[in-house]
Amino acid sequence: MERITIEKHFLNQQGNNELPSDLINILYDINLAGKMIRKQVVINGLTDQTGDANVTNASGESVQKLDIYANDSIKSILTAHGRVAIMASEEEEDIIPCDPSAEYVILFDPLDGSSNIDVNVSVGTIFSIYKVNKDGKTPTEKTLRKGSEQVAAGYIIYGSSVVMVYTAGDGVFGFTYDPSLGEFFLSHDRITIPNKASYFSVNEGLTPHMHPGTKSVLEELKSDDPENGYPLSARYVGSLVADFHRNLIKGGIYLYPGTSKSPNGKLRLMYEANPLAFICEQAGGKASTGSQRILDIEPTDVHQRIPLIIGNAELVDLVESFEKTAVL
Ligand code: P6P
Repeated sequence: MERITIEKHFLNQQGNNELPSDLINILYDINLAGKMIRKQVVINGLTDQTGDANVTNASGESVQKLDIYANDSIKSILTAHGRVAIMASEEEEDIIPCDPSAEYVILFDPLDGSSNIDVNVSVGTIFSIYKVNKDGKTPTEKTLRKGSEQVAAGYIIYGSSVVMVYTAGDGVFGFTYDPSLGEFFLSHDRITIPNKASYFSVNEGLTPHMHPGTKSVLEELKSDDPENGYPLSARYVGSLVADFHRNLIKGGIYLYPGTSKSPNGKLRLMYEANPLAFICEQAGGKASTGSQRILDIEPTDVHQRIPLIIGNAELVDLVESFEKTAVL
């Protein structure tokens, strides 16, 4: 099988649809950051980058030392080449102005699922890229745009293998890292979510606080109804990138719904829901809050939380139909 490096792929894409060179170079930078992060993830437990950093982030969540390492790695690489005008990170309270002459804004979750890192569950880096909103007067106004205006998005999953998945609006591509060569090679050419769903992913510990519509649709997904392909199998590892990637490749739906205790759920719109929604739609799936398309949401805050229902289009439609009809 001809092995196409991520570099060769980008050159091909540049020829096909004029992917701007600055955008390609930002994707390269993220790829390089992924190599640096992978190096620490795969020896976690053997270095001083292991364990809790004993600080909390902008969302009040405890931070692992590897979160800080990943965040610092991405920031240092992205600020080194003057291609990024503004950065925002889950691990940073404030938006970070960079090179005012640059065209791109990048938002990222440097190491999603890091609370699982000590138990060897896959974790991931998630990123979302926009053109600077030139009408904005402040860094926030220049940054906050609907997910439908992303120019690229993706993630790197550090699992049994390390895979970088991205879209720039012309399909979804995956590249697997070969540590013997230190290079990412094309392994998933134009990913599309399978028509038949196999899995549903949700934290059923949330059930007591779920809305009636959410409870009802989960009962449907678990019902003995082979004609409609039910029951689906439950798969939930508690790492968004791992759960999303499995469902993208095998077919399924991931739900982190709003509840009576947390009406906006847990996940963040700008650097978790939006980038995965862009990828999912490019792969033929859907992403919703349960009532609204994720990519249509007008953001109000860089760290705002949002309910996320993402995966096979027909299953997302089913959840929306239950959410709309249920009496809260
Ligand atoms: P819960 C990890 O903290 C994360 O942000 C996602 O990666 C994951 O899907 C979710 O939270 C798990 O949350 O409440 O089920 O433990």
